[in-house]
Amino acid sequence: MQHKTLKPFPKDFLWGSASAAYQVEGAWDTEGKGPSVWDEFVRIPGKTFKGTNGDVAVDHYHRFKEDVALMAEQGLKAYRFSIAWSRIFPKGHGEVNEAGLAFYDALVDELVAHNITPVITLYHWDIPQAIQDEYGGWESRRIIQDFTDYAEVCFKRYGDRVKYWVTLNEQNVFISHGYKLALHPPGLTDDKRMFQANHIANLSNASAIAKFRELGMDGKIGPSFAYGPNYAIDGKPENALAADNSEEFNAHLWMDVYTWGEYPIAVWNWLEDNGFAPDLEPGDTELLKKGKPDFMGVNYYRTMTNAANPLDGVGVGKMNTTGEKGSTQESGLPGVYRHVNNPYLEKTNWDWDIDPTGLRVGLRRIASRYRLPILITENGLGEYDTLEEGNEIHDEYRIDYIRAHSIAIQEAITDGVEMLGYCTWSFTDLLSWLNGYQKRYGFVYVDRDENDEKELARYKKDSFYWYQKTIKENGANLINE
Ligand code: BGP
Repeated sequence: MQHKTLKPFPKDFLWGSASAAYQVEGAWDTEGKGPSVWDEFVRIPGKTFKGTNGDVAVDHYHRFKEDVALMAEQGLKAYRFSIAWSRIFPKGHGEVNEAGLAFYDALVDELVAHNITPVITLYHWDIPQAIQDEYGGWESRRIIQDFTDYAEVCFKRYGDRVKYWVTLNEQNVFISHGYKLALHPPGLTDDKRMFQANHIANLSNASAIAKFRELGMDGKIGPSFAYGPNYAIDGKPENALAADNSEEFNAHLWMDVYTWGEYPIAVWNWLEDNGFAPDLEPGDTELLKKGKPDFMGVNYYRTMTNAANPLDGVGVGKMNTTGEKGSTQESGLPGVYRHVNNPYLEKTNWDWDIDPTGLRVGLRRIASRYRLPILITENGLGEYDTLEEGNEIHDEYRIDYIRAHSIAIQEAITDGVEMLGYCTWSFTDLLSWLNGYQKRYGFVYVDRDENDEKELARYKKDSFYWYQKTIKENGANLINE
C-alpha cells in the first residue's frame, strides 16, 4: 500500500548498531577467558576465508573506550553487543571468572556514561569449548541449566543498567550451519542431530526467558532471528506453495516456537515422516510456552525467492564466501522448495539480494502473525571498501542501502508495526565469520586485512556522518534527501 505521508519515527526510537564478541573483541585467551568452539574451529584448515580468525579481531577488548567515544560522537542511541560465555564461565559452568564480568561492567558503564542504551546478546555462537567436549554442547539437555545459570549471572550483574536482552542470536543459522552444512562448529552434516540440537536450543532459550520473568527483571527480552521473507518466483501455484514451504521451514519453525511454544503443523509432520522429529519429553511444551518474548529481534539482510523442487531435486549448495560475484550455487530442500534467482533484485558482491521492500514485508508478517513489537537487531551491507587519500572512505553504496532500509522501516511504522529500534550491522568493521576481513559492514573503517593486523586504526566512513545526521533528525531527513 502507498501512504500519502509517513508517520514519524517514535521519539525514543533506538537508532543503534551491533557487533558480536568473537567478531570484535580479540583477546581470545586473555584474563581467564576459556576457549570457545570458534577459537578451535577456525584452526581447521579450509574452514574460513584465508584461514582468518578472531584472535585479535579488531581488538575491541582493549580499545572499547575509543570505540564508545566514536559511538558517542555519532550520537548512537543503542549498542548491541554480545557477551562471550567463556569469559564468564571459562568451562561453561562452575567457577565464575570475575575478570570477564568486570570487562563487560566497564563496557556497560562506558555506554551508559555516554547515554547509549546497551543491548546485550547472551549468545552469539561462541559456546565454551569445554561443554562441547564434556557433553556435546547443544546436543545435551545439560546445556539448558548451564545456559540458564550463565544468563542469571548476567541478569543479576548488569540488570541494573541493561534493559534490553537478546537470548540466542540466529538460532536458525548456528544450528543449520553447525549441524547440516558443516560451515560452523561442530561441523556436522546430520539432519537428525540438527533437529535434536535445535529443540534443546529452543528449550534453553525458553528457560532463560522464564528465569528473567522469575527474577522479576525490569526490562525486555527476546531472541534475534535471521529472517529472510520468502517470495514465489511467479504465480504458478506449485511455486507459491514452495514459497509457503520455505516460510514454514525457515521462519515459522523458529518464530512459532518462540512465541507460542508450538512447532508449525506441516513442518512437524514432515519431521516425523522423515525420522527427524526431536524427542519431546514431558514438560517440554510447558517450558517452551513460558518462553514468550517481549519483542522479536530481527536480523534482516535479504529475501529468498522460491520455486518448486522435486523429491530428487536440489539440496545443499555452496555459499559465496570469497566475494566473487555469481559464485553462489543454487540450494534447496528436496521435495519442499528451491531458492532461485530473483531477476528484479540487485545483488552484493557476496550474492545477497538487496531488497528494502522485503524488510517491510517481513516486519508486517511478524507483527501480524505474532503481535509483538520488533527490534531490528541487525541489518547492513557487507561490501569491499576503499581507503582513500586522507583516510577517507566514500561508501555511498552503504548510505543508499541503509537509507532505503530505514525508509522501509518508516513505511512499516506507518502500516502499524510497532518498532523499538534499528541496530545496523555493524558499528566498526569486524571479522565476518566465514568471509574474512574484506567483507566490511561498519560505519568506522578498521585498518587491517587478512594478512596484516597493521595498527588497527579507526577511520570514519562517509556513512558514519550520514547516520549521525539521521539520528540527530530522528529520520526526518530520510524522505527529503
Ligand atoms: C549474521 C550474524 C552476524 C554477522 C552478519 C553478517 O548472520 O549474526 O554475526 O556476521 O550475519 O554476515 P556475514 O558476516 O556472513 O556477512
